[in-house]
Amino acid sequence: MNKTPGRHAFTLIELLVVIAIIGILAAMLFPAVLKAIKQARIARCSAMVTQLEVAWNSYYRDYGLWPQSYPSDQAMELDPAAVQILYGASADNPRNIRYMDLPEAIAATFDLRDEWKNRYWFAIDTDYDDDVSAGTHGVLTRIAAVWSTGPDGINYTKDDVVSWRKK
Ligand SMILES: [Ca+2]
Ligand SMILES: [Ca+2]
Repeated sequence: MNKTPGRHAFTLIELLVVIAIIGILAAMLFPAVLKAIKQARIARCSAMVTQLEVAWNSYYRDYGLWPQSYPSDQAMELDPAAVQILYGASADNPRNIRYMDLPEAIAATFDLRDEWKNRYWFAIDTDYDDDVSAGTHGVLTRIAAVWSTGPDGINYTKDDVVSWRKK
């Protein structure tokens, strides 16, 4: 065999050991990376539900009443019609005030979704007694509440991302 002095060729065993070590390291890091990604999505979602609650509050500040189409004071899906109100593109926002910005693609359909592709939920104080009924989240002392069903996509579970401080 023609060996260069001082140089060492990797044997198959050595290569396998290196590959195994890389594999173990990757396996150790992978959950941490996934966790960091999940946490970043929750943070973005949290900022969004807060922004949506601020938007509803601003709407009420400007109009002094809630949209006539929402008489229930209960948890509702933030559907495209509701997004249109906040975007100033609805008869329920006659002064066409834009309470939130939307990416172009969403402004075309108003189909606003959370980080997990589900619609947001909201409750507004349409009976004007300074609280809202946010479904199983309970009665909250505020005039508007917004939440996301969170990573599991199921409403009223522990991972919901909410615009108020959880107890
Ligand atoms: Ca109420
Ligand atoms: Ca949930």
